[in-house]
Amino acid sequence: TELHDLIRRLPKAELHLHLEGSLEPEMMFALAQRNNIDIPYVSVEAIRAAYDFSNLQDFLDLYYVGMNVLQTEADFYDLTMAYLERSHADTVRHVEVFFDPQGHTERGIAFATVINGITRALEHGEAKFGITSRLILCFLRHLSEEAAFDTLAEATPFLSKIDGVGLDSSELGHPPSNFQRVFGAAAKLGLKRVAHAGEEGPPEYVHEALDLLHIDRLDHGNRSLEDAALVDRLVAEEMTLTVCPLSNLRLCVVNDLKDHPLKRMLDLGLRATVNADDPAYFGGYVNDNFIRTADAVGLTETDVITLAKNSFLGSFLPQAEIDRHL
Ligand code: ES4
Ligand code: ZN
Repeated sequence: TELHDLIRRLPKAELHLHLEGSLEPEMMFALAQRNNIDIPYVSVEAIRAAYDFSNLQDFLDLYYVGMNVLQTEADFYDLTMAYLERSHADTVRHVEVFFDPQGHTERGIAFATVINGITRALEHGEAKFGITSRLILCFLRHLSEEAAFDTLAEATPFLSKIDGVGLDSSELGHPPSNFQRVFGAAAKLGLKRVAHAGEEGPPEYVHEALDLLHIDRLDHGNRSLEDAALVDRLVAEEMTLTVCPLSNLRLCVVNDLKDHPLKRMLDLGLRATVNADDPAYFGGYVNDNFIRTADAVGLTETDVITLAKNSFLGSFLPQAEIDRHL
């Protein structure tokens, strides 16, 4: 349709993407062989069949197993480059990607191996595709704040390559307040701050992310809609929400894409964006997220254009670069 064509050709930014979540089953298999790593799957088809989740933790359990195949700098380079190629095909012009260093350092992979592979690909991707980028280091919230501080210390030699910190992994029982001090330390280092909040967690976690972590952007934020005063505040503060519809569907945050709140968010005046989250696990990259959600909830041409504009407005690009994209 015409709307699908518009979606496919509109320039867009992607603001919520876990690089480790872009590890496609084919690459997982290839890297397992290349690195002689055992994985609990007999085939690519068996991997895909295992991706039938009923909540966030179900997914995370497989996500942390999958990333074991990532061992060398070349693996992180290949992972990142494959994502950029896929994004280029979706007319993505700018990406702000997450990585989970603790998922790698915990199993003995050096921080430098991870970040050097990723950043070499981001540089090559800009030269090859013209895709600009920012890199966001996420702290795993199921681990301690002390572990997050250790990770921030490991990152310090590489600060010129890191633009911000984020907070991800198991949300319930791990409120933003647990990470107030390490986010303060990151702010002092000049880093931007984002956090997953209100994906499975209550609106109170969104309040904490705003008041205690002083976030520049809200990842997911779906459950903010349960709190009218919070919605008013997010609108007034022009807070960007990085919404991930196919992720929400696959993790049962919504039971049907028709029930997805994206259209409602736009109608409330929230600065919502559309993102893929973990495309290899959730069944689609950014254009798939746009197209399937547009069909399910009835997005208009105006909605789609607003969402694409929001992705640049919510980015960490300098204002002149944002203006160039609008
Ligand atoms: C994640 Cl969808 C989601 N939520 C929280 N943490 C994550 N890590 C990777 N994907
Ligand atoms: Zn996420």
